[in-house]
Amino acid sequence: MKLNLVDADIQYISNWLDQGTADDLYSCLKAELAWHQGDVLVFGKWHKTPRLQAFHGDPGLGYAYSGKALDPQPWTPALNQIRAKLAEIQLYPNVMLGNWYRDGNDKMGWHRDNEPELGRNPIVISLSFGASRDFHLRHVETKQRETINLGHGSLLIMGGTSQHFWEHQLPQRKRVHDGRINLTFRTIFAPEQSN
Ligand SMILES: O=C(O)CCC(=O)C(=O)O
Repeated sequence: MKLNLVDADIQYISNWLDQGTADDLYSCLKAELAWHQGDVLVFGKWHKTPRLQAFHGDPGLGYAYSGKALDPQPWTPALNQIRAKLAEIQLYPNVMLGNWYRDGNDKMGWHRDNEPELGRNPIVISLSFGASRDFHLRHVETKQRETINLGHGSLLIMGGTSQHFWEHQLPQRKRVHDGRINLTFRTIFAPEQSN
């Protein structure tokens, strides 16, 4: 389903993975990925991220994220299974930044995925596993807001000028007691390339 949002190209498919595949991948991702609690720079001070994170991808593709340089861990079987499925729809990302929200207290604040190494119009491919969580979008100029409830096995693709005009966040939901893993596959370009 394509969302009807001005200045954005956003598609959401709620059951991109069937239930069984999503369940299996959720277990494998918990076990396989290099999860750790990262650090984030907020107004010049370092804090622990309110979630776990993992960064995997092609060797040598560093990524500056939240004020930190990340080096990718190798692809894992579960990630390769997902990449093969993405290739079927002509998507060939070269890195994956994952977030594990241990329960509804874990969150991510407003931001855009517009780091220069993601090119002019970044394509962010987001897969969700586990507890459904609200995902907020906010237009930077008009302040229009949208909410999408991202469910188990769903796929959200943000492309076009989405990262120029729309910020997003994953707010706290105190009543959610279960965990959720979100994978965002991205493409890092060499400085002379772009999309
Ligand atoms: O967990 C989510 O759905 C959002 C993740 C996100 O915003 C990001 O990785 O940039």
